[in-house]
Amino acid sequence: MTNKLGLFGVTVLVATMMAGCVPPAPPSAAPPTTAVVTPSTAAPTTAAPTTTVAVAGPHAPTISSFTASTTAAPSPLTTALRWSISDPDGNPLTCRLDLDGNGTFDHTITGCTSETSRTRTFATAGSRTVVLEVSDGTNATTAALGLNVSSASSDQYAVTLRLGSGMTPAQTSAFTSAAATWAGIVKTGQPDRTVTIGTNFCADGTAAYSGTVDDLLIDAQVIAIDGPGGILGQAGPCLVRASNGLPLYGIMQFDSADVASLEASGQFANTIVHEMGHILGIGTVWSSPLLQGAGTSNPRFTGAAAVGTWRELGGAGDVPVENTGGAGTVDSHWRETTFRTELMTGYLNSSNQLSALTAASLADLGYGVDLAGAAAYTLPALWAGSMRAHGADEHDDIVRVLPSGTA
Ligand SMILES: [Ca+2]
Ligand SMILES: [Ca+2]
Ligand SMILES: [Ca+2]
Ligand SMILES: [Ca+2]
Ligand SMILES: [Zn+2]
Repeated sequence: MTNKLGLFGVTVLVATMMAGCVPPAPPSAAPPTTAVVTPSTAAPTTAAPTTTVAVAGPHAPTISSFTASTTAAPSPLTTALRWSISDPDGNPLTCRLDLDGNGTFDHTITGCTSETSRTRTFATAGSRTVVLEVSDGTNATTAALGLNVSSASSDQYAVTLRLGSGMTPAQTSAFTSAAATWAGIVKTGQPDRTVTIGTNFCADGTAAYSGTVDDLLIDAQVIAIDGPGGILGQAGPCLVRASNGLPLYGIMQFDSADVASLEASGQFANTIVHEMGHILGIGTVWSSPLLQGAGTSNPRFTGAAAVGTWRELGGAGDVPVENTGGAGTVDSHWRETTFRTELMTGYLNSSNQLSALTAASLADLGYGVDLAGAAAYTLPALWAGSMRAHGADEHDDIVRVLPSGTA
């Protein structure tokens, strides 16, 4: 039994039917804020007189920058907090963050370096001050940055599902549940678009659509794909927004040979959530500079928000992307051997979590995201002996095609 989750696009395209076709624009990064650096010689908050401790050098740590990847957006504002710090005496450093500006530090990072970053969601509207304190154990330096969280958009992100014929009530419920999972993460609506879509535009059997899309139209089908196991489902966007490259219309297909067993094992809803993630753009609208090293042994996702969650999990550098598997798996999922039970890896496990990493990666694509909708997740212990314990195969049987048009 293999459990492969795929994505796909469409090879028969009618891109000329959409007015104003232009290449999708890459997500743009907001300019960083300027940090206000305030050295101080505050005493350490805890003293341990009976314990021998390393003696810090006489110089306070230096904060040369403290920035946020996004500084102004409607609630929920999800942003990566980053800093460049050093200690003149080479002392190990501890960072503390006051995220709500109330004078009390809310998060502590021991072994803090310039490589450390953190991604957080700010849901309360208003001007916010975030304070970073860097301490060598004796002396501390602080810096502050401002965030402008405007009121939540009255347009909340919405998904319209068109389910193929023959779905049972339980299956319909699984689709609704999957959409609700994403609704807990993707919050801010995108501008409505009026489209005219012909039949079979996305795949054989997809119906025509003429009218407004608010914010994402999804066709779902159960069709024969490759028999039991192997590919469980496949999905991808067919139409992306000319304005920002975010998907507008997509399709997900589930293998009729696998649906019954997925339902029996309680995994059908998870599989739908995974495929819906591809329609939202995960692994399907990734391109340089967000995706680096595609086609190499070490592809990486470089989005600041995703990287902040990866560093908090204990990772270094940018986020490892799948480097094995077929064209529908490689370069378009989190790396299975690193993340294992994260839902947006390319292989389904017995339990799967939709983590802050995946949610943050959607913020990097340009969505208004709330990390509070993500599930708790930790990196697995070393899996050297059991990398293939779930029986994933790697035959190349999924076609990866980019979205077929813009609107
Ligand atoms: Ca606080
Ligand atoms: Ca909307
Ligand atoms: Ca199959
Ligand atoms: Ca997995
Ligand atoms: Zn997938």
